Order: sequence, then C-alpha cells, then structure tokens
Amino acid sequence: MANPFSLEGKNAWITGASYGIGFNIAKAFVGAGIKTIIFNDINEAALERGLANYKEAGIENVKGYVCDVTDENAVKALVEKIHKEVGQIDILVNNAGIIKRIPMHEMKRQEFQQVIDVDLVAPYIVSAAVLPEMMERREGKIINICSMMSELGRETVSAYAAAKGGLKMLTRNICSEYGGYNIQCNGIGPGYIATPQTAPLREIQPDGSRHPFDKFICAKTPAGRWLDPSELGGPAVFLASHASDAVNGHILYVDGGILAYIGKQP
Ligand code: NAP
Ligand code: GCO
Repeated sequence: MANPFSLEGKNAWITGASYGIGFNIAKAFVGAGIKTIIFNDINEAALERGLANYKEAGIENVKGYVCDVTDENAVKALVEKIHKEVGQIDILVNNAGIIKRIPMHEMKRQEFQQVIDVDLVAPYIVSAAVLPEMMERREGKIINICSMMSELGRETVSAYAAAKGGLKMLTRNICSEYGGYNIQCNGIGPGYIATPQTAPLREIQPDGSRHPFDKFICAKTPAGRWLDPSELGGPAVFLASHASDAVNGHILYVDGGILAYIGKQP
C-alpha cells in the first residue's frame, strides 16, 4: 500500500523559503521524498544566501528565483517560468511574510499597507496565479502560513493580525471555491517560533536578563518554551500529502498548546 504521507514525484513552491519556517518546511518535504523544492526571495543577494543554505543542508533538488511576491506581474511571469523549467506546481506554501511592531495610532498608512500586501494580498496573488494549472489537473495543495494572530490580538501588531486573520478566511474561501477541483487549501498556524522574525522578542536585555516577552510567551506555552522551526515540518508534510486529501479549509495550529492554555500563574 502506497505511503499516504509520501511527496515522491511532487514539486513544491515555498515562497520566501531562504531560511526560517519556509526553509524548515522545505527540509521536511525533502525528507518526504519531494522531487523539486522551488523557492524565491526578493533580490539576488538574498537568493544566493538561500541557495547557500540549501547547499549546506545537502539539498540539491532545489530551484531558486528572484521574485517579490507582492509584484503580480513578476509572480505571473515566475509561474510560467517554473512550468517551463521545473514542471507542474503540485504544492504551494504561501510562507513569505513580514511583521511591523508599531502601536496602531503611531503606524503610518504605508507601513500598515506594506504588511497587508505581503501577508494577505501576496498569498492571493500567488494562489490565483498557480490555481489555473491545478484546476486543469484537478489536483493541488495550497498551504497558507497563518499565525496565533489569526485568532488573537496583541499590542503593536494590528496590521499583522488583520492580515493573518484575513489569511485564515482566504484559506477557507479557496477551499470553498476550488474544493470541487480536488484542490485542498489549508493553513498552518505556528505558535511562537525561534526564527529571525521573532529574534527581537528574545533579545537578552542590557542587564543580562531574558526579554520580558520571552518570559511571557514561555508562560503562555504549556511546554514552557519557544518552538523550533523544524517542528512545523511534520504538519506541513501532512497537509501537502494525500494523507490530508479529506482535510480542507482547516487551520492546523502548531502552537504547543498556546490557544488551549490560560497561562502559567506568575
Ligand atoms: P522570517 O524569518 O522573517 O522569513 C520570512 C521570509 O519571507 C524571508 O525569507 C523573507 O525574505 C521572505 N519575504 C518577506 N517579504 C517577501 C516578499 N515581498 N517577497 C518574497 N519573499 C519575502 O519569518 P519566519 O519566522 O520564517 O516566518 C515565515 C512565515 O511564518 C511568515 O508568514 C510569518 O508571518 C509566519 N509566522 C511566523 C511565526 C514565528 O513565530 N516566527 C509564527 C507564526 C507565523 P528576505 O530574506 O528577503 O527578507
Ligand atoms: C509577535 C510575533 C508573532 C509571531 C507569530 C505568532 O510579535 O507577536 O512576531 O506575531 O510572529 O505570528 O503566531
């Protein structure tokens, strides 16, 4: 009996996967037998750094491209290029994302818009460009990287929460609109993961103490720790594989239990 969790023979495009969560999802896909990993970054220098990371990890079945996911024309051109140079896109992971931690009343509109453009508009742009070929084949997997902020708010992350909340509903709508083509669109909602994006929240203070937010998040996580980006790999393989063909429109929270927990008493 075939292994339902296998990704053998599949091509996966993981946006913004030079490092961090996307890179670790790519490594997990390689472990599941993926045929080709496709990733992109916003400029040549960043792309080269990403390719070096894959080489260091011993991953050779990888193609990297320069593409800003907010640039619709560039995304459409890249999809055509991928179809010519690699083949069909079986799995799309909308991973690229940014955050700006600014009190909302101090945030400039352009700053708010930039977060919305990368974290919400870009997953729409990339998914819309990839869907027609999946529709023709009547098969495809789309995974949107959501967030705790798809469910919860906190100070200074208004744009990010609005985007990630919208991304949850975009996930459900793609499920609704394209499920009939045998396309499954699900989300992964990571908890607090130790990557460059959250490094400012874990910085050691001038007096040598831990960052207050570091202590706060560990008290909000049942395991009492930040999660490692490699811990998102298994859930991503599940949602990218035939093992999840009956799962659609679901946001799989990989948060160590944060959403279930009132928090450790100080
Ligand atoms: P990260 O370390 O900041 O990496 C983000 C990646 O996205 C980088 O490779 C970045 O490329 C790329 N990117 C940003 N804007 C782009 C654009 N316009 N076009 C193409 N690529 C772009 O973030 P991460 O922690 O790995 O997070 C990855 C995803 O998970 C994001 O969507 C984030 O919101 C989400 N998430 C993170 C956490 C967490 O705790 N870390 C938790 C929940 C959800 P450059 O190198 O060029 O900047
Ligand atoms: C923050 C963090 C979070 C994480 C993640 C949580 O400032 O609160 O950056 O937003 O990135 O989204 O799931």
